[in-house]
Amino acid sequence: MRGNDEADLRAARQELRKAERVVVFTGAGVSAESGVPTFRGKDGLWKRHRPESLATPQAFRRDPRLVWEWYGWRRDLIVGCEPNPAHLAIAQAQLESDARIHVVTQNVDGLHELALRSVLGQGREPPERLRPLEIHGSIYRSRCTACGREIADRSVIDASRLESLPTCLECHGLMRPAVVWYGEALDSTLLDTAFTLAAEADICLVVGTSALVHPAAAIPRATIAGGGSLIEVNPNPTPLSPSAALSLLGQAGSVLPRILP
Ligand code: BV8
Ligand code: ZN
Repeated sequence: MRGNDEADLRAARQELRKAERVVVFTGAGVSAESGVPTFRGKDGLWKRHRPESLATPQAFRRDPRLVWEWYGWRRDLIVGCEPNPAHLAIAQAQLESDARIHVVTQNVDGLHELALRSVLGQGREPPERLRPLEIHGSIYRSRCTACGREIADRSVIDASRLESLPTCLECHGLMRPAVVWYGEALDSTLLDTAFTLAAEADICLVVGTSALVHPAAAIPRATIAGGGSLIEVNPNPTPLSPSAALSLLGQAGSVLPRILP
């Protein structure tokens, strides 16, 4: 079924209600309406910067100042963004369904976690089992290139000089963003968990991803291989669309509150 009419939305809502286990797999599009630029859209991040020049270990070795300048700019931008109705609908559904819904995200913006906290309220910690699997890491974590120590890090980055870049409190080594760059392996435990959850899921709800980046893009396909089905939410078709039982052509912020919880 294609398109985004009322019948499709109703079908999606029914399927999601019926499903025993759901994985919500998200990409940059779920955060677009929060003001976080996507990667490959018309105003995409890669438009202003080539990925090869910024999101690779080689680029960081060659010019750590430039790479930190980009991540510092992104962190400053993202820290001012709020979860949008799509993040909130997912968080609400997770809390109401008590762990039958898991989130696997390619995003490093922390907005799924923020949505959980906002729905829980009173500064309560989200239970571990509901927290999103951030398979590409987090822009709010940094790792030492010398000793590997990883810390939560929301600091404002001064990338004006090499000497002002963040260094490790333990060994004074240069810190780097704790995100997965191109050519780097993803955390194998996180990736295995994501594939297992997807393989066991009755439905993988795929929201806001161009499904071009691997191995992440293979995760929704594990649901199909496991006998489950895909529901896709994206204003544009993607390589996953032909395999989707339902492809809802729309913005996450307007579609998700109509199909969840
Ligand atoms: C690796 C973190 C090997 C950093 C990112 C096959 C198998 C394995 C690897 C490869 C392979 N083929 C190619 C590769 C190499 C490469 C790759 O996939 N390249 C692609 C570009 C072809 N993969 C890798 O390098 C990976 N590592 O393979 O290592 C290895 C193995 C063992 C040992 C050593 C090495 C690592 C990839 C991770 C790269 N890091 N990010 C950072 O964020 O700075 S990827 C980056 O792209 C982001 O994480 C982003 O999330 C991700 C995917 O992009 P999307 O999220 O989909 O965003 P995009 O802009 O593309 O699309 C947005 C979508 O939203 C669009 O469809 C749009 O229509 C839609 N949309 C817009 N508005 C809305 C909306 N939808 C809903 N509502 C809206 N309002
Ligand atoms: Zn160190």
